[in-house]
Amino acid sequence: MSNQINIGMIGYKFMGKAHSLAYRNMPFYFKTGKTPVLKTLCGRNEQEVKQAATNWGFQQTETDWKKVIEDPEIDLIDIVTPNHLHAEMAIAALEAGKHVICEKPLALNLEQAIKMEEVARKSGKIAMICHNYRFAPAVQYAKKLIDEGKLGKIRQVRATYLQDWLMDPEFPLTWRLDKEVTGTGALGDIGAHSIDLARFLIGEITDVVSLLETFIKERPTGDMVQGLSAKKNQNTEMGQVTVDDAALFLAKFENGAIGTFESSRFAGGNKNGNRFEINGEKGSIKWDLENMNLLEVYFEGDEEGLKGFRTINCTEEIHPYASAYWPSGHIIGYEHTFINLVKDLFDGIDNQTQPKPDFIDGLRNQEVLHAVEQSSLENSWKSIDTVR
Ligand code: SOE
Repeated sequence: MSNQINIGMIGYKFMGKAHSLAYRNMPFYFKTGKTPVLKTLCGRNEQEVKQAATNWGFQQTETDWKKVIEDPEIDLIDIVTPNHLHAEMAIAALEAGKHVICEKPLALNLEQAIKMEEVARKSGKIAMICHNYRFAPAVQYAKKLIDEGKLGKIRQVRATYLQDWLMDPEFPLTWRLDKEVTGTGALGDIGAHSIDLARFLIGEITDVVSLLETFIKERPTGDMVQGLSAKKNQNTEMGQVTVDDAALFLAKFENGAIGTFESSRFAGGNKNGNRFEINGEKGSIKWDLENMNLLEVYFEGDEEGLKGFRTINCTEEIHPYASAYWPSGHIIGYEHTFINLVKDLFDGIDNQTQPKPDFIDGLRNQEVLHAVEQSSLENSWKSIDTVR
């Protein structure tokens, strides 16, 4: 039995780069029973895929994703394509006996997510969804504090994910703005991360009421493939934006907590502002991705006169994953959240135990996304129909 896991990656843009770096660097920091091998990189544009494969260290390239899935040498399929391709690729890979990791959101819509989770469950293979922000040591430590009861009963969460890359009305109509390719806009692209963090830290959401807004209704039709860095072009033809630019929703949790969620791509000055504050009966915690090593904590039981938020630098041995990196006080970055996730993925493959977040987490997330969308359309509270 080989101790290598041959990876077939489908897609090669932003997340392809982040995942490839994580596979290359994980063995540098962690000892796992299986070693990642960058075997095949797949994408439609042969020249671009070959360049990316050379840059990242893949052994070969392919332009037909079905051939990657059919390749008996491939053990793990990593799906880093736009959302409308996730379901077909993940289902084919699982049915071909491959392990799968899929970028978020799991699917284009709830119907696809239900099918993906069912196939994953029946396959007996490892199937993970890449909600990487759970793997920041400070977020993992926040979960430890909550689970140990340090905050007491959780009452409120306020989660925001604020970016500003779409404020220019000339920014072309990329795939993240086309409902048929992406499903939803800010909601599923970045709001999904906030939903995952809230589920991870607090528990299941039962009801939502929402407001989705599209500020700029049409944009120049640009190079749809360029994702976040689409270039303006001379093409003056305009296309319809069919997804939300900003999504706001209120949430009720199974454990009685309540929450406010806000995701926007028009929050000028915010670049990757994934943040939360959680308030319990005994204290609060705050985290900001843009200062991702720091966790701000407040405890009601602190001595009078000394009460207030204090900042913990989650880079010490006691902080999850931190000991693999550098001595206390030496900070890690965005890419290390992917490395930590890949470490859990490879432990799961080695031990044949499903690491989280898995496709059930992806389905739960999609159920919330669906309810938020429906609430906005119907202008009413929506209960989360938990499918399984
Ligand atoms: C763009 O909004 C994006 O790249 C998201 O798609 C990612 O999931 C997030 O981690 C960073 O921002």
